[in-house]
Amino acid sequence: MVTDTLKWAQPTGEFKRQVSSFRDFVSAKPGAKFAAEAGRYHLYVSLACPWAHRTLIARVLKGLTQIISVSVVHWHLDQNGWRFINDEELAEAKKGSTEYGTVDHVNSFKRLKEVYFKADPDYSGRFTVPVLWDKKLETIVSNESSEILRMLNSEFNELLPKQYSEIDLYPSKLQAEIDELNGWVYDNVNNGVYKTGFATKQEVYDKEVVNVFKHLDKLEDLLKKNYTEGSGKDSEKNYQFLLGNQLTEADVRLYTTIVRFDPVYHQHFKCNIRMIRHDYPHLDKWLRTLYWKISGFKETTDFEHIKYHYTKSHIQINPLSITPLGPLPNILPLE
Ligand SMILES: N[C@@H](CCC(=O)N[C@@H](CS)C(=O)NCC(=O)O)C(=O)O
Repeated sequence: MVTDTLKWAQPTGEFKRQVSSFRDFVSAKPGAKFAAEAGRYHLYVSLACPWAHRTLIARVLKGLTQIISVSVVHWHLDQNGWRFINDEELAEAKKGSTEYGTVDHVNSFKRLKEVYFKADPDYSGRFTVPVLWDKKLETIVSNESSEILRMLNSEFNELLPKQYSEIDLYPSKLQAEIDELNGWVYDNVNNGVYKTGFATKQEVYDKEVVNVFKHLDKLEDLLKKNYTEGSGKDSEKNYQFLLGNQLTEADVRLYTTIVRFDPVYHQHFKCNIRMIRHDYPHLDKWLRTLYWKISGFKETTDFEHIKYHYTKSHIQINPLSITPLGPLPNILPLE
């Protein structure tokens, strides 16, 4: 059965991600159309999606959980796109037995596509998460995760206590380095695993999978250098991030791919030349540090949504929708 995902594939066998269409910005500037206000904005996310996951982490890191609300789609992506949970699932969730998503708290829609059509009845793109929704103007501000991440980082600071407004995931002194890193990490790692997994020709797969591991090797070298330099100078813990001693959006953007790597991309997207836990000690240590030690990472990572979504939605890759149990555990303990 040919599903939507295959329609993304080009005749060349390559996967091409569409460009996001809603590109407005929430702004701290007085009089802005999308002014930063508490309670005005809503995030539609999937817990499975690495792009949406970026925005959920930033929302916690920046202390925005009471300021920006969230609805979570069910992990299953079907021919009609993402959906919210139905009444039966809601009853189950209330009993505490399953949490496969939420209802749409703002618009009471059944499907994410209705959110897009409310914003633009002529919308003809894909119905992707994340979506940043403006409850006041009843429209979509943005469906581009990298830009939502930036908005959450800088535009709500006036509304936040100092401990959160001071957190800067895109500090001016590191912007050039962050941009440089993001550039190649996006293309070769974040999107690289998709280009590998959705390749529909052997030679395309062969090229992409090798490329992913070449860039994981590069990241491993970068972190190894940081850890070594850190331990040489003051204390090792000060140099545990991609750009040294400060957590930045580059870490957030890489985390959402690496935390999915062993549990899903390794087998489902056939990125199986090496594993993070066995073959990349520095990358694995960095991953475990973020997950176990830094608030915002573990609580936004849901391995059930992640594993079920990929293995039960991409039926062209896994026609029987059987979700592999391993690797166990999904992520290794800190020590
Ligand atoms: N450029 C977007 C990409 C988002 C994206 O591709 N999301 C996927 C989930 S991982 C999606 O919602 N796909 C649904 C579909 O294509 O039908 C971003 O970074 O925000």
